Amino acid sequence: MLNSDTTKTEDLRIYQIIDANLDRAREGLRVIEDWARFGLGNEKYVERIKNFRQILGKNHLEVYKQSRNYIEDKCKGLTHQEQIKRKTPEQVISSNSGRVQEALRVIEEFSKPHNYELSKIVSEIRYEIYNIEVELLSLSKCKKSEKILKENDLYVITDQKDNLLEIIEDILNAGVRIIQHRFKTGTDKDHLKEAIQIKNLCKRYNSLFIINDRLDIALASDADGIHLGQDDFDLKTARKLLGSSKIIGISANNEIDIANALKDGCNYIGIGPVFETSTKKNKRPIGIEKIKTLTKDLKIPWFAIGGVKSNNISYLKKNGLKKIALVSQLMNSEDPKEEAIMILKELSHEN
Ligand code: TZP
Ligand code: MG
Repeated sequence: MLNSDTTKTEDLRIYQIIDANLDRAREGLRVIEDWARFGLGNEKYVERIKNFRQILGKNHLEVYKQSRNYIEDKCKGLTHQEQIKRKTPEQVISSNSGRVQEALRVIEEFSKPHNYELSKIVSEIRYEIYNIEVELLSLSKCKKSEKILKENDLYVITDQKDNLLEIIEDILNAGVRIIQHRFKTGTDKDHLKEAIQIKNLCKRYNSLFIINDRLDIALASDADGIHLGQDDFDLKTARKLLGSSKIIGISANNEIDIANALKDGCNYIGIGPVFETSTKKNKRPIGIEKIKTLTKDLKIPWFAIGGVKSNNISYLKKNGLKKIALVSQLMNSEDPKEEAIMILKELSHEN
């Protein structure tokens, strides 16, 4: 509790600092809380941040409030160039988290001699805000990737080709925004080298870069996410290792695998093979009717895969399979750019 004489001039100046910084911290918290609420729809973080605001509110004692304007603030309204430069929600989150951390540090220092309890409370909150900032930025990154998955109907998977980078750049130029790097034979060194090259290309074209199978390559290349089959690492382990900024896609072609993938928080699903395909010779096609049944209640993006060609896309679309993933149609094309343009056009047609 308070242990000082509130009539002392010195104390009032200190109370004024605490009053201003409690307001500052609560305002900053409200900014990041609203991003968690409206930008991310993340109830867990909204509750945590709201709780901090309330704790600070309860500790905003009358004596602090009464010291407001004790000394006229000559710096009121000053802004810094950096404040004007803030454009993205991520910049807003970072600067407001910083604002909260700084304000809490000031309170901690100035309250310690007369209100040790408050100094301890704000120190604990400050540490939590460091983690919350990182987490909110990670979740924002994941949300951005989810938006690309939602808005794009063509998902292109690579094959091993001598001129792979050229093909990728062609299809990125055509407007493809989701690329998965599938690398089945070769050394890890070559795998990673190629992954980084494609990742850099995708970054230039604001496109998603996803690694097939390999968590280590996804981490080392700083991919946007990973695609896992049923025999790969399980989703929970992958999430633990990758954190919340990455998207995780799962291959699932039956009710149980789909339900498990959803339960564990996957970001999209690949379902197939729709048709027979030489890219996965040993996999029996599951067919359109089964896919329709499996996906009827799916709320996350899903892509039909396996034997999808330019000439069967309109048939798939008529049957409600509106998002597709493919390998050979583009990887073996004479003109990948033109082919990708045609496929994108076909997918965007209303029919
Ligand atoms: N998973 C299910 S089918 C398939 C994968 C990776 C291969 C798809 O290749 P293609 O050449 O588009 O048929
Ligand atoms: Mg796999």
